[in-house]
Amino acid sequence: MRALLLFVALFGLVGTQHQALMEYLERRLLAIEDRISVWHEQANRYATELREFKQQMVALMESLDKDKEVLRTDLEGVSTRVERVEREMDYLDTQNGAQPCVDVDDKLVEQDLTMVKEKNRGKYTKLTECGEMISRIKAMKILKRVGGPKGMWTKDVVSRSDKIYIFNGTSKNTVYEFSSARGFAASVGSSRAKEIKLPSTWHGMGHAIYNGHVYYVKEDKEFQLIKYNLKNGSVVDSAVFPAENQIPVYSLNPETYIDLAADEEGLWAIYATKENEKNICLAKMDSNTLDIEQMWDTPCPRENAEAAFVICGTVYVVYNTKLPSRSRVQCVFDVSDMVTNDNAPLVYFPKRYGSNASLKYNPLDQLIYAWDDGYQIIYKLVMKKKLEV
Ligand SMILES: *[C@@H]1O[C@H](CO)[C@@H](O)[C@H](O)[C@H]1NC(C)=O
Ligand SMILES: *[C@@H]1O[C@H](CO)[C@@H](O)[C@H](O)[C@H]1NC(C)=O
Ligand SMILES: CC(=O)N[C@H]1CO[C@H](CO)[C@@H](O)[C@@H]1O
Repeated sequence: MRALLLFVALFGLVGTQHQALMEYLERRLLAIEDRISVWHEQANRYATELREFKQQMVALMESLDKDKEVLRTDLEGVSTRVERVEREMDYLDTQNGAQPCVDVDDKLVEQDLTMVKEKNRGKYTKLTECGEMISRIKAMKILKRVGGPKGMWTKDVVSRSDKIYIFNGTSKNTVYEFSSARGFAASVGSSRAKEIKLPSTWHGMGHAIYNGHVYYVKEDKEFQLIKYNLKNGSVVDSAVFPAENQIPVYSLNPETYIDLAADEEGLWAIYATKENEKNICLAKMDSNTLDIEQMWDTPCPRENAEAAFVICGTVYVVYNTKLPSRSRVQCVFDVSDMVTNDNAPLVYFPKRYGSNASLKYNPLDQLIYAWDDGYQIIYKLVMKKKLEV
């Protein structure tokens, strides 16, 4: 009986303990289940949110695509408007010749000129007090169309003669001499011209007629400059151009390796080499001896360059695109540091036929002689003093 009692008591004890354990486990399970259901709920919410986010993104991308389309058409519209404005400005430029008279600051400009000259004195010293820069193109005239897509024409830039010289093509040896631009315009083809046979073939479009001599570029393993006397028909001098690994100087005119340019200061050579293959280089030449007096690396890129000319020691590089459009001066380099890309005017060349033109400046008449896809065009320039803004 005592044993039974004990058993009952024990069982009761164990029973209550078991109960407590079960209750404890029950509570834990419930808590865990609660938490699981919370996780489920959260996971569901995340999944929904993710789905919604994805939908939003898709919608956003679609609207971005639409915006891009709109932007593109907008840009196209703007660029045609810019083109139209440019064309209208060209037209106005050719209509309004009048130029305001500015001479107030002449003394100041001259003072600055001598100061700058002294600071930058190198081997090359200026021959003249020429301190002008291009302001704009006043007029143009299409004279004629003789010859092939590429070539050049020019006048003697020193001797005051009316004669003009035609270099048809990029690798020939016959120069046509006409008594004047008027005579050239009136003639049929190259009749009425005097034929001058050079002793060798020229290369490119970078030649010059300077003080009764033809200066032309000859390719013979290296590039040579030939100075040919027009009076007695003899080669007076020749020199290997002292630059190594030369490359075409303008990417749109790959035939031209050296472009000789004449200005108020004399003869210049515009060229490019592998060492500095992105940019155009400039050299001042001695027209008597063909020696190089000084060389400069310009910041002007070769890429999309079409031609260049020098006025009062400033190179103006003209750019175009591969698909011929309008050419414009987009980079300048002034050996006296007065003309910069910021103060140089944006000059456009109206009515162009190709993207492979050559441009030759003549300091005597301040005209540019352009050869544009076989057309001979004259541009009349308006100048202003350097440093005037
Ligand atoms: C100029 O060269 C082109 C070929 O490039 C030729 O067809 C044309 O007859 C030449 N013109 C003259 C005037 O020699
Ligand atoms: C041609 O003229 C130049 C300059 O006057 C002279 O130096 C040269 O000797 C002459 N050549 C010939 C062959 O007469
Ligand atoms: C308009 C034109 O004649 N463009 C030519 C300019 O030169 C390059 C290189 O020789 C040609 O590829 C273009 O067709």
